[in-house]
Amino acid sequence: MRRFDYPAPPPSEITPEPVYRARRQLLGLGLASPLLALAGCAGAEDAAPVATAVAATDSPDGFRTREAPTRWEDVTSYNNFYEFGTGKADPARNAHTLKPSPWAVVVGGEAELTGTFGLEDFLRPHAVQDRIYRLRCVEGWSMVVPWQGVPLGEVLRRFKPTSRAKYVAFTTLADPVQMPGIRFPALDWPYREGLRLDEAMNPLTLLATGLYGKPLPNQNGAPLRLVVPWKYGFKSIKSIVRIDFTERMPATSWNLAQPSEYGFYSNVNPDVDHPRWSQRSERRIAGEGNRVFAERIATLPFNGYGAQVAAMYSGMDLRKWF
Ligand SMILES: Nc1nc2c(c(=O)[nH]1)N[C@H]1C(S)=C(S)[C@@H](COP(=O)(O)O)O[C@H]1N2
Ligand SMILES: [Mo]
Repeated sequence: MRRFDYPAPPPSEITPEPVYRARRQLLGLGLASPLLALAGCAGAEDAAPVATAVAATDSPDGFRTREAPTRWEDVTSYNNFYEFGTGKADPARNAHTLKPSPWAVVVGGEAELTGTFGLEDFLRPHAVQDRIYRLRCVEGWSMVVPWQGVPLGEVLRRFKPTSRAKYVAFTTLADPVQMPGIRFPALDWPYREGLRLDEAMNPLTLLATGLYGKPLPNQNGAPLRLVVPWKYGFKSIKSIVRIDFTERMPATSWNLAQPSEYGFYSNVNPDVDHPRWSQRSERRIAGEGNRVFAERIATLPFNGYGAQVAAMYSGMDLRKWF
């Protein structure tokens, strides 16, 4: 296994550019000494969360929150996609080398129908749907993103999983020619993630192909990525090339890297702290028209999607199965 390389800086170190600009403006500071501003804001990052009423504004199925979407500029320039570097600005700068077309997806494992499918064939029978989801990163920031995509469950059913299929494993492309970041052992490549079969089949789970009505930008995981809105962002694996139905719980990249910090389930849970920081609150990277770019809000159990997903975990100790 490769060495773990400091994957998730504490929230106080990950203030994005627009946020710190806005803060500096509020503080009446110029832009000349960013270090001073960050140091001065560290306390604010840790401040007690303010109450939030976000869940009440969701549609009953959870498909569309009415919270203000995060600006396109922020959704596409403040990213985690370690195959293109570990900095938040790296994917937008480096991901032009990814070639999202043509693209093939391999389906394998415990299913009646397996094989290699061109992306068009893989998705063709399914109508693209609009979703607006909160996405919360384990690092303590969150966004609201208008996605387009196909419910994963609809796609998976076509491959007729066998009775032995209990989990679904996903794999990202790992091509050193297209992805400069995989020369560095930040994670054990290829990036891998997994869901239990019922989680994969949940109507909220989306195979996204676009955002803001445009094809997925490379830095957001073109041409095909998962969005699992009640789990920490790292479960939402990008640029998928392989899907396997498995009997056993599959290995996942973040769990391999640091098992004490990243569990298989990774449901958003304000009651289970990350070993290095609290998960009680998050910085919401806000939408256009908001005068403040990021506000600190309380993190909700299951990221506010408890009504749709909590029943899947009844009887499970979610402190043990974090
Ligand atoms: N292949 C791959 N998928 C990935 C990641 C990654 O580094 N590589 N980062 C994850 C993390 S930590 C987050 S928070 C989300 C970020 O998605 P976004 O950049 O579209 O907001 O992607 C997830 N999917
Ligand atoms: Mo993340």
